[in-house]
Amino acid sequence: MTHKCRRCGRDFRTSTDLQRHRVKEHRASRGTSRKLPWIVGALVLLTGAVGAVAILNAPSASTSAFELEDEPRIGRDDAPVTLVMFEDPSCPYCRKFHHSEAGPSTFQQLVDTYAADGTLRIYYKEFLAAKPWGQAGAIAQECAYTFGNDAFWNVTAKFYRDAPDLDTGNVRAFAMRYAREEGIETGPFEACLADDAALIEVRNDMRAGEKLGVGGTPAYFVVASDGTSELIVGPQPFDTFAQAIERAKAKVSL
Ligand SMILES: [Ca+2]
Repeated sequence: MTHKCRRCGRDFRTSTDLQRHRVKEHRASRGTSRKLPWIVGALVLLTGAVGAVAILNAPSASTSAFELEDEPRIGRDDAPVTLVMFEDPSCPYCRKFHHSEAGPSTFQQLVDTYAADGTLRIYYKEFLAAKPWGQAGAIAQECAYTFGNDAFWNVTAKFYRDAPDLDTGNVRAFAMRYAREEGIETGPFEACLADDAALIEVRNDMRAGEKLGVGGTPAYFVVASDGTSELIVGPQPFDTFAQAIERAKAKVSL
């Protein structure tokens, strides 16, 4: 089995080699013009970990500011609205957004409603801000991603489902179980967990979030195609996201 780079098509013998290639060849080549207004950081500080909705109108930031190349995604490439999620697998409020015992979660509703009809493209980026096992969990998510976009989302859903039972002592065993359930070769997956490349990838995600003013999780940016964005902090209800998405969509049709 070979591991193909989704950006340049090169094949690599191991997932570790692919991770190293991605970090070295693609991450380093990103542009540097990713400044967002200082107001984002101020608003994050003001709203707190589980706060309100902040609206950004100007100056705008295009989606390039979010460093979304080769990141886990759901939805059509040409969707007019983009949702960028900064999350930590160990963050209880992230879990609340993703996991529900009663009916579909907010995340699932967004997928079923807005990604399904072509309105929304969703991206996931790591931002460690919760429990100590979060780092190992995030590394496992990044490693799962090297085996495919679906593997990433399936493993991510399992982390959020099982989060209350996880700790630094058992997170690796859970990750290995998830990998086996996804049909991932355990040898290359273990090698990825042990390699620095996945951790570098997690840190790159965090650095991108910090540049955007993210100071805690979960933080969600609803980005319109004109580059303006709304920041939603905390596991707000579906309607809050729906309203922000409709506002962003309306900007496209003006
Ligand atoms: Ca990432």
